[in-house]
Amino acid sequence: MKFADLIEQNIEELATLEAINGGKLFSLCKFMEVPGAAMTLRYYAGAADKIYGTVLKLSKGLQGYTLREPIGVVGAILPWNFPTSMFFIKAAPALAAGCTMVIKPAEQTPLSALYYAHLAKLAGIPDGVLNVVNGFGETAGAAISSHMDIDKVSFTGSTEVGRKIMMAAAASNLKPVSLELGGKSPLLIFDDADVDEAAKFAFNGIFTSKGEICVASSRIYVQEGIYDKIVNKLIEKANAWVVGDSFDPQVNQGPQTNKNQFEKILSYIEHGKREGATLLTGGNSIGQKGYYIQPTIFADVKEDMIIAKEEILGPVMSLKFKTMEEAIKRANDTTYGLAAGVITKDLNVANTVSRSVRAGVVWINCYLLLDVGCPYGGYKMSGFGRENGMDSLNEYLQTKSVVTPILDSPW
Ligand code: TXE
Repeated sequence: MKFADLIEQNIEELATLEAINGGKLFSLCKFMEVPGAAMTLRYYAGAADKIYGTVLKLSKGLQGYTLREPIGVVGAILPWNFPTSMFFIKAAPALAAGCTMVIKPAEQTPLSALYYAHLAKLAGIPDGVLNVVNGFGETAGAAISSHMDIDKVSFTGSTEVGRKIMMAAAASNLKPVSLELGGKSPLLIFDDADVDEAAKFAFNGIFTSKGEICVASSRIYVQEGIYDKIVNKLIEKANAWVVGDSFDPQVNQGPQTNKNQFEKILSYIEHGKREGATLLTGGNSIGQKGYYIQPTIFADVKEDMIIAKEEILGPVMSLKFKTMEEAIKRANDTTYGLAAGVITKDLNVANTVSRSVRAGVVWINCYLLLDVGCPYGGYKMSGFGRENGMDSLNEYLQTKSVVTPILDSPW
């Protein structure tokens, strides 16, 4: 609770640091990501004294119960797209469960985590409980995943590195891992949707935070009857979208976090053009200096195109369309399964889609509404394990059964 208070007392400085860290909008950091950290801490602080086992029903003459114990030392390996949220989505439940931690931020965004370590000390968290080690993946990250004294690794990042972490865990002490590995999330918009609302969810679903969101609505499926209207709205919004300095309140999108990501996004855009997708708007970088990219929308994208299959993690959206059955089939035609959305007034369609799409979170008539109380995580190659909600505590706890005989039991 005190840690959360300290975050709120330093919000201006933390938001500034975070905007410098990864080029994020200062306003997004100040009003969403940093306050979200305090909210997450308070949620799990409230849960810390409500972790309990159960009384077991055992055979005749036995009595038993379970204890929920901390798993031990947790290694957390963080990505660069949400340095603050990812820090607390892992640290808050792990600390509440009674674990100690070694947290490795991404090498591209090392700043805010150091400030959080400082605040943790001021909050009275004892030395050695919450440790931050900056470093590169192949060295510091690999040391965590292969360490014999680390009891669990919680990772968010690429599928490729997730695989390496699992292998290192298997080759060392068989520590359990939880992996959140990104996605290629579909948003299905049906003919009966309100055009303005649907376009708003679709647009914000990918262009918020410069597309560097694991649950971004990067594949939009729009039913035929409403397709042209939605497309026109999206183009209109993209043309009005201001890209520039993260500290300027008029700006909607700052620079991409790092050069690699900037180049990766531009190369996907080139792939899209080469593979025959129709570029509706955007498609270029902006200016000579900095990693600024125009919000980019492709239409006529087919499932076998690289831009439809692979996570871009940038401001690039692809649009497709048709009937419900076809949309569900195509929405599931991906190796990922992190998030999905459906926009419709028909309750039956909303229910059918939300049960049929294989994804860890499905939004109905909204998109991107994550809440600390709502667990999310991957199906398929988006990984496994859940973050947020009470489910997340389970990632950092283990169950011990305690059994004793009742001598001369009449039962
Ligand atoms: O991620 P990496 P990168 C996806 C997204 C992005 C792509 C590449 O598609 O374009 O991944 O990003 C640490 N052992 N996501 O290359 O390499 C590394 O130091 C242990 C999706 O930056 O996976 C960093 O802390 N750790 C995503 C973290 O892994 C290792 C967010 C993530 O880096 C390591 C980020 C190793 N061998 C990228 N190698 C999401 N789910 O939101 C690297 N690391």
